Amino acid sequence: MFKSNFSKLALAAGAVGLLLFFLTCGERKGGVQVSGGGDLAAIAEARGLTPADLVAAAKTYMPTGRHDEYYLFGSGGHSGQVLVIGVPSMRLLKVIGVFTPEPWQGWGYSNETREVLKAGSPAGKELNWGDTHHPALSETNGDYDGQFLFINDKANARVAVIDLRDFETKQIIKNPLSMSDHGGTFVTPNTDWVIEGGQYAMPWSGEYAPLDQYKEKYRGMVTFWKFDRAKGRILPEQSFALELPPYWQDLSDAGKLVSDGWIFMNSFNTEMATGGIEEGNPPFEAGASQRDMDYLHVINLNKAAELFRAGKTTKINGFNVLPLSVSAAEGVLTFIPEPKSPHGVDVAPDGNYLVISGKLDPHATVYNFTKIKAAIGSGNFSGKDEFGVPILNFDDVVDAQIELGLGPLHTQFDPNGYAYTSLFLESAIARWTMGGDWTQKHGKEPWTLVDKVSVHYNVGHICTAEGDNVNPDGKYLVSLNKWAVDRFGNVGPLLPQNFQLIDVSDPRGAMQLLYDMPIGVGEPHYAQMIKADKINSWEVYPEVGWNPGTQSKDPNGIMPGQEKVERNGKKVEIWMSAMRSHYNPERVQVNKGDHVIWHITNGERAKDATHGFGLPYYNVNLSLEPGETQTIEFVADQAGVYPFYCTEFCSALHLEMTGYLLVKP
Ligand code: CUK
Ligand code: CUA
Repeated sequence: MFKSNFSKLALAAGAVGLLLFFLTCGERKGGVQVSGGGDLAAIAEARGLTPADLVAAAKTYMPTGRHDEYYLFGSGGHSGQVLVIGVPSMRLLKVIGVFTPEPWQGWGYSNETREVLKAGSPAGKELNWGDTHHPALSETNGDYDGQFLFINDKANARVAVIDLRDFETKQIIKNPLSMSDHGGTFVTPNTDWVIEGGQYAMPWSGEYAPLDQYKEKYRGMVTFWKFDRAKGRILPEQSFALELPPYWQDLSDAGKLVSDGWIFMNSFNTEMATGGIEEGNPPFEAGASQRDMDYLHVINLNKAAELFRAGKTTKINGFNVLPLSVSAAEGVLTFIPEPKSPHGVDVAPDGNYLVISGKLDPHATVYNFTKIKAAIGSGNFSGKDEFGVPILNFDDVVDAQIELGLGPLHTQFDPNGYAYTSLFLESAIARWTMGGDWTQKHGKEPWTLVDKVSVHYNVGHICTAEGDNVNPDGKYLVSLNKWAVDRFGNVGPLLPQNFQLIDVSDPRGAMQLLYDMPIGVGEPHYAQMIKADKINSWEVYPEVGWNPGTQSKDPNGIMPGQEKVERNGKKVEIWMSAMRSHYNPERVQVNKGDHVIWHITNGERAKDATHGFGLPYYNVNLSLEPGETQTIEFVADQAGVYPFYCTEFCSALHLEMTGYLLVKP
């Protein structure tokens, strides 16, 4: 205890000393001498580093062996994966295979993982990419609990469940109604429901309907997936969707505390434009931007779930759907006008304020949930839309509109009463004060733009530490920038995206840009940042013979010494072990045309003692972490000799960890 406090103090004193040194005696030669490391002043001078650069370096540098304070879970965009990054070092810790096969993790090459990917593909098709947008950490009482992570695939309307005990994807579900989604994933405060909102309206169940039947046949949707925490799975049969007008639903967020049980969702194209620039119609970008207001969808989820349980849903494509007429009549769905083509909707930590900002309007608009509830309760509507959904008066429910700058998109929060909003067109982050008790306790003027920091460039989402739950840490902000332009060395015409780390820990001082991290795998959208000590993942699998697909002992898992090969007609089944530095058996002999079922168990109990299993021609690469069992299955359709080998450099004799699959003609 004393030691760690002392070293923290020493570190802080060092940084301050460094700064003072540069400010007061920049001219003097010689300075902070580090044994074996040279002269800090000389290094700074040679590299052209300013005192601010050195402070930024000291704030992000992670000495060897030390761990980051936070994990950032970032979407991997159209890589289809999830990125795990340490903060503040911005070191990439892992890329979790989700919608795209990923050979290092053996993701998509074993029976079990192939099944998970296949379950997310429409019948008869194999989808092998996704466009991940919004990761959602599981929550308990509105606070991240570090158990599960969910993420959507915008391209194909799918949702994935990742178990954070081993950071592996366990389930992928295809939305049975829609081709695309966007307002997901977000979770309710106890992770009872995982929200997946639609994006581009379409006739359901993949049916054909011409665009001139848009209003009659095309529909929007939001799906509420029931999550079973004990099973670690979404339960489709206990899940349901709401039929929505064919506006294009956009982002959503779950209510919390006072607004627990309610869901908020943006929309655009309430004009119901159907494009057709080639036929002389206005293009979508103009057609979908004619009206001054679109509709914030306010959804009473508890009420909807009650109607679902009472049997008020119908089946579409085998899935439970609450008809629009029922939602409109029963008070499940209410609209509120929101300024023109909004994008982000973010519920503040107190659950009472909703911040909505939109691309074409320089303001953040703040809605007050208490007023929304009162207005719905009093039935004080201005009218109905053409689908019969009641509309509230904008002025009855809005508390503030704060001019922030150009192209405001997404908002996050900190514990000091500040909100942070990304400004896409301005390439900046705005820091501003919230209103209500939550902010007044910090003694600040409410609803005021305080400060801005430039980012590089065109920021989409931002993420503060635990910044969208009931108890934000603030502290660090990561800006997920779409364009990098000149920030990195030339890598050809396709440039990486740029994650920028910003220090927002000082409520009185300015925000400080600390670090640029290139992302060269896809275009990430949202990210969430969780305290590292909330992640309690396994170091090795609990038992030898563990099946990560079921998170239990695999009946085909073996202990070293139990290896065997059984032949039954044309079926050959192999139970193999992998230990440093050999497979057992090392020779596997089959005949051409045999159906091979091959179980491999890593018998190791040492942390990080992973073995791979790469088999040429048959397109197999497994990652067998300590204790893990995986199964592969194929028809030995070509005679020949196939050397298999361990793809992880596991020991000095790793190159000898090999064997032959012999397929006799
Ligand atoms: S979205 Cu990409 S910047 Cu999918 Cu949340 Cu806003
Ligand atoms: Cu096992 Cu290399």
